[in-house]
Amino acid sequence: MTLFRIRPIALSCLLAAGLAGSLGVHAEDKARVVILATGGTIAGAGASVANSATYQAAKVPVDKLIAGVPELKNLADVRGDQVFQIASESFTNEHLITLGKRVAALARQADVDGIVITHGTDTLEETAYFLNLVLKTDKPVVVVGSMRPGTAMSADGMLNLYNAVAVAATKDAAGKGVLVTMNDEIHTGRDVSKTVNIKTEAFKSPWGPLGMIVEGKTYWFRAPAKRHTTGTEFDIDKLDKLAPVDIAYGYGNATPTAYKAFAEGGARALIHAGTGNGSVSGAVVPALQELRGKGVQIIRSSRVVGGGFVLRNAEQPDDKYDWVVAHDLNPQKARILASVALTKTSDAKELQRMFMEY
Ligand code: DAS
Repeated sequence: MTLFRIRPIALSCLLAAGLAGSLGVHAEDKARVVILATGGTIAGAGASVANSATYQAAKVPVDKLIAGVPELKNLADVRGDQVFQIASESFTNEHLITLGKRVAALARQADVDGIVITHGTDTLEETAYFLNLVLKTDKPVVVVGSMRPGTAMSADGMLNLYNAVAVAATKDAAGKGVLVTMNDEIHTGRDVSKTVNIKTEAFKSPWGPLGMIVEGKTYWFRAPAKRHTTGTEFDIDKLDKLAPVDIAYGYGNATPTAYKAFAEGGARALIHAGTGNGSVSGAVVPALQELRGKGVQIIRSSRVVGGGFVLRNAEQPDDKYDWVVAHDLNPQKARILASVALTKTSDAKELQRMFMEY
């Protein structure tokens, strides 16, 4: 038989390769993916398998997250680092800067091919957009979370993490900006937001996902339309502090109190989460004009989300008031862009350009 004529060394190589293959360890070079853990539900733990919504976030360390999905090693050479261990509603601008610098440093390393960030879902959309604006890399950077803790029945974290590593390990995810994988979908960090607070199908993009990830394979259907990462004018390595920007909600019976208080507190821009097309109550307009006169930027977004955009000079004379419109960005994303943009300009026309391009 042919097998016995093979020299012993060749036979042992064949056996080793066969064994390695069966264990899912493939001889060919695998992508090197680093998982940066920050906390959230994906690291959460509940008292019982029935607790899919009652649990404590930010409990499970990154090495246990990785150990919980042994199949990751079939996708990539994976290593983990615990950057924070917090629920993401507690993220601050300082957390964003620290995380951004950490990701940028890793992206510069020749032995890193892709980066995954595990994150709470509450502000995941803000972090993903921030990184999309300030990272100068075309390597895949994928932000991922989960809606249920790993201790619950039908927990979504394992598959979300598997999908995120699969996307971070694939060359066709390069150059698409910062991505978010949730619930089998691949979204751009720019568009995606959390639209449901208690279901696994929680993350949506008003213009749709970029693609899907199924059994570790990516399927792309569109590409990002706005500037990001290697096309950005912002640079995390030149950023040490973000501008203070706050958000005030528009609604019936609204008053100028919140806007004035935020300005008193040092806000350099106010995001108006307006009704409809970013409309501003007549009771609030004079206060905003006064604050604009004092140098505070006024940026009209809308509380109406899910597709559409605030049109300049439609219901409000933005040119006359020297106000900015957030275009299709929801209020929380408008805050992120304004807090970065104001580190480069205080000119409303320049801000408006940035809101149209990013
Ligand atoms: N509190 C939420 C957070 O950390 C939990 C989650 O959904 O991840 O964002």
